[in-house]
This record gives sequence, structure tokens and C-alpha cells, in this order.
Amino acid sequence: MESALDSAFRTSVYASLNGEGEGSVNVRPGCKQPDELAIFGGRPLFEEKLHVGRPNIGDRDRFLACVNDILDSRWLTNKGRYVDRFEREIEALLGLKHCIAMCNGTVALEIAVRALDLSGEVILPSFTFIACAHALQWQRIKPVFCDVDPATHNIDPARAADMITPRTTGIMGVHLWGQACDTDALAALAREHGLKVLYDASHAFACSHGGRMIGGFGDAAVFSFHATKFINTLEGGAVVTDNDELAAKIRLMKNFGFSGMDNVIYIGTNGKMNEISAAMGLSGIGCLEDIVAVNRRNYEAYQRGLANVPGLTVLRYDARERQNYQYVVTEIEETESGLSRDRLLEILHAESVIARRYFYPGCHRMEPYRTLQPEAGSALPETERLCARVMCLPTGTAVGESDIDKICALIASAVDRSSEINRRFQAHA
Ligand code: T4K
Repeated sequence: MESALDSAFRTSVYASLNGEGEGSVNVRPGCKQPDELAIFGGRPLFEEKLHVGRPNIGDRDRFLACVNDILDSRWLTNKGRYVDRFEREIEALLGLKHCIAMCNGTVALEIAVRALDLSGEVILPSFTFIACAHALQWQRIKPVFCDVDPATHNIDPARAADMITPRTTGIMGVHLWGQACDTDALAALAREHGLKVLYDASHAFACSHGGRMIGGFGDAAVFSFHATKFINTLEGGAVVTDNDELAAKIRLMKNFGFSGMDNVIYIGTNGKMNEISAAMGLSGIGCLEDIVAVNRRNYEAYQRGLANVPGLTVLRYDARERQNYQYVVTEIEETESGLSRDRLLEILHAESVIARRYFYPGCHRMEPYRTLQPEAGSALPETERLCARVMCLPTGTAVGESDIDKICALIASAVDRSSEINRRFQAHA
């Protein structure tokens, strides 16, 4: 039975969530008293875990029909029809001359780095997935970690300029969360210093910048089509470019350097995408607008639901651009919310809401970089700040609007009772 106090508390939380005054009688599912929280022994809000990065499945029937066709044809990989169609559809969608599909985004990055003849030092953000740094270090290129713009979370061109040395050969910008880097400033920097620009556009498939599709900036760009990405090929990636020569080199490199049967003319590796992956990607592209619509609906539900929570902001997307809304990125300012990001994360995880601290703790704090570059953090104050504040919330086609309402109400009620929650944490410690 709910006590009068519980009921008054729920009412006040609901009212504060909706900016209403006293007297509201609504109770919002998800609101919890501290002693109802799963972290303190209560029943979790969700029976099944809600994940960040639950795959978007696309058109299942179309996919399964393609799989049957692939099996019937007994053509599973190596210059197959589905990979070819996948590449052409991406070229058309992005308005680019070349898409070279690969087995994953990391290999695509490695091949692009090599095809661009990068060496010595390459400047990139630390606030990104570790694959970016590894793709360089793997080829004995030093990743030079650069700070980010706190508003966009993307590489800060002014800080990048400070990090250029005679050994610098390129810049790897990452269009984080689907939002473009400052491509004009980076292009100007690259021109001035004779550098190559490679973009990691893994988060930015089907997003635009200044009305142009992302993928068309820099010397080349890389996409990831991992299961967790907006469009997935189970595992997969691609390099896109308008440069014919570079594209030809990359095509050789991803297929052992083969140019026709029995004829190897270049050093290469095996970066090929298989046919079933391409079929999965095609079924996703066929549903692209539907997936965007669900992501956008979810994003807007979070925005509404969290609008009045003190100390919590949801990263805004530029409504003038095409967005995929694949990530719901929040920042938590503990001095206002009363709860640290990590405490809130613990609370959410106990409730089966598996929010993620992307990209904690920053590449520079992971091996081998932590050992190789122990001082790197001193040049990365914004990165360090973001690593302690950012939390991504579950979204995608596996998450419903009512789930989001509950998650928002839960967060709001936890922030509302932060002092008591903190006392309980201390008592349990
Ligand atoms: N550049 C950037 C900026 C990237 O974000 C990434 C990858 C890359 C490059 C490299 O591209 P790939 O080589 O991966 O194509 C995940 C992904 O593994 C990784 O692909 C992704 N970025 C990164 C942001 O997230 P983890 O360590 O968080 O993965 P994991 O296994 O914890 O999965 C994330 C969540 O997704 C889980 O909470 C559960 C859910 N999930 C995952 C899979 C695989 C599912 O529900 N179903 C699934 O099948 O790195």
C-alpha cells in the first residue's frame, strides 16, 4: 500500500517534471522513493535489460529472403552482388563516387590510414572509441590526443593547431554522435600544414552538415556498420571517398592486393564484407527513414521527460541538418543534480537500464596510451570533464516511448531525492 507521504512525493515529482504547481494528482510510472530503488533492494523497474546499442533489425522478411537467395546462389563473399548493391546504394545516398565496404569499421580505419600514407603522428580526439587510436598505433603511428569542444564533443581545431609538429601527417576527426566536426577549420589547418584529413563517421551515417551528407568531407571517411550502429551489417564498415586513385588503392588493399585472378599488384589484407552482412545493411537502408523516425521520437521523449531535471542536459541536435538520432547523450552536473554521473549510472543499472559512459575514461587513459603517454591528460581538460559527466541512454527500435517515460520519471525522482540517496549510499558503503 502506498502511504500518504509516498503519494505526496510522487505528486510533487510529477508536478516538477511537468512544470506544474501544487495540487496535481497525476502519478507518473517510474517515480520511485529512495527505498523503492533496486539499488537498495527494491524491485527493478524493468524485468528485461534495456541496452544502449540494441540493434535495429530493419526489414526481417526482406533480409531472410536475401539470405535464402545468397545460400541458393552459393556466392557468399568476394565481389558478390549484395556487397556491390550495398556499395552503390551508399554512394547514391551520400552523393559520393566511391564506397568500399569492409568487414568492420576498425579495419576500414586501418586501411584508410594506410592508403592515405599517414605516418609519424596523427592528431585525433581522445574522446572517442578506442578503435580510432588503435588503428594508428597498430601501424606504429603515434596518436596525438587533442581536446574537444565542450559544446559539440568534437575535436577542437584551435587545440589541434597547437599540437602540430614536424612529424604530423594527418588529422583524424570523429563526427561524434552524428554531429559533424568543424570541417572548414580542419580543412584550412590541413591546407596550411600539408596534412591529410580522415574522418571517422561511424556515428554519422545518413547525417548532413551544411546540407551536404557526411562522408564527403576530408580525404576520406569511414563508417562502422557494427550491430550497435544506426544501420548495421552485423559486423561491417566502409571507406567512402571522391578520390578515384585512393579508392582504387583501398579496393586493392582490402582484397590482398589482387587485381584479377592470380595477379597481386599491391600489399593488402582481408577487409572484405560478406554477402549476408551486405544483405543486412540493405534491409536497414530500406527502412532508414522508419528507424530515424523511431530514434527521433525517442530522442524527443527524453528531451521532454528530462527538461526539468536539475543538472541534467540532453545534447541538442541541429534541427537544420539530417540526423539519425542514434544516440541520446546526457551530461550530468553533480553540483546541480546532487548525484554524480557514476551514482546515477549505478542506480539505473540496478533498475535494468543499462546506460553507458561512452567514451569513459578517454583513449588516453587506456592501454597502451596510458603507459606510452602518461602526461597526455594535462592537455585534455574538456575531455576529462566530459568523461566524468556524459551518459548515453537506451534508445533505438527496441525501446518504446513508455519505457522512456519511466526512465525519465525514475531519473527525476532520484535527482529530487538525491540527498537521501547519497546518505543511503554512504550508509551502505
Ligand atoms: N569509431 C567509432 C567512433 C566507433 O564508435 C566505433 C565502434 C568504431 C570506430 C569501430 O567500428 P567497429 O570496428 O566496431 O565496426 C560498442 C561496439 O562494439 C562498437 O562497435 C562501437 N563503436 C562502440 C561505441 O560500442 P562496446 O564495448 O560498448 O560493445 P558492447 O558489446 O558492450 O555492446 C554495446 C551494447 O549493445 C551492449 O550494452 C548490448 C548491446 N548489444 C550489442 C550487440 C553486439 C546488443 O543488444 N546486441 C548485440 O548484438 O562497443
